Amino acid sequence: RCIHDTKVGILGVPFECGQPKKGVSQGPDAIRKAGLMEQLSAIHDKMDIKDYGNISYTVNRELEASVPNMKGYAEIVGCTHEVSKNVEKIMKEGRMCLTLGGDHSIAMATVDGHIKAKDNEVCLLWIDAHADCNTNKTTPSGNVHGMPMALIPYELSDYWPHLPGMDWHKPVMSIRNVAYIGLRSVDSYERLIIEKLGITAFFMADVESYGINTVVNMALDRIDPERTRSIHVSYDIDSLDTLEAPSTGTSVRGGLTLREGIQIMEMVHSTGRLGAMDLVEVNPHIGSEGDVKKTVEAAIHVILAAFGYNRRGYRTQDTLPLQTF
Ligand code: B3U
Ligand code: MN
Ligand code: MN
Repeated sequence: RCIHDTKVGILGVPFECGQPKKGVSQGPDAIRKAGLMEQLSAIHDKMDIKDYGNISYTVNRELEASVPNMKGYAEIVGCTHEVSKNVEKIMKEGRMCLTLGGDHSIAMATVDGHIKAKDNEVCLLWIDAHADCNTNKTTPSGNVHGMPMALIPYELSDYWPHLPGMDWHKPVMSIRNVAYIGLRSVDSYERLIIEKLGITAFFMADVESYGINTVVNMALDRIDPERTRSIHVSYDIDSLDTLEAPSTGTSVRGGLTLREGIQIMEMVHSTGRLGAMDLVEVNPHIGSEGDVKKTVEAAIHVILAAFGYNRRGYRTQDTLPLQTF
């Protein structure tokens, strides 16, 4: 039996320049206001949660429009550098890092900080309706929240122009250590990238065929065959079905149920190797009050499962095996 790490650092990133809709920068505070700290602390009596607050950053206006087809480039550079440094610092203080977005462009920085804190011994689960692996040459929108997965692995680094101000960002992770779960809205060039590079990708059709348990086990087998790596989960709330999480910028119907979304994180927790998690794209300006409440509650359920809340009622920091039949 192993004792789980119970120290968590929360980092808010109220950033929305990676996509066009106002409001996603209010995600971190909406999730906090719904009682995240209290609920995390109540998982069991060994929980040690520290809220590092929201990041602030400065923008170098000279970088504006210096890269074609990357909207908000100057803000992206300013914000992501700060996020990477903060995630690295929190993890080096011995905490798992929970980053609250903000839009998904910030994940290139959370993964970067995690890699720096763990000497590249990291694998990545990308839970999303979208593949987010456009480069500035394949993007249909110029929105950088559709690009972070193309910035993370070294296999795609040749396909980018020079990115001024981003020299701190070193793509050192291999795409072999990355898996997608939940895909159902993938652009044609993204599909080309997934197929060309052989990225481990579980579309909704695969969740339907295999079931979520098998999908998560297959994903972890592929990206971390030795079962030694620190796990990074980048969780886009739009992976969940529109009925479960309506308040997000680019919702796509036919997604994960909340039950499946929670099961993914209970399984990741049970490995004892969760290092960092991003929860992104909650937009409290989209939908009715009830929609926002539903979406924020779904986000909190998924986060609680990641850090040890268990639907069987176990309230302990010991590893308990997921029951199999
Ligand atoms: N793939 C499209 C749309 C998109 C990506 N991520 C979200 N939407 N949330 C794009 O703009 O790259
Ligand atoms: Mn998405
Ligand atoms: Mn995304």
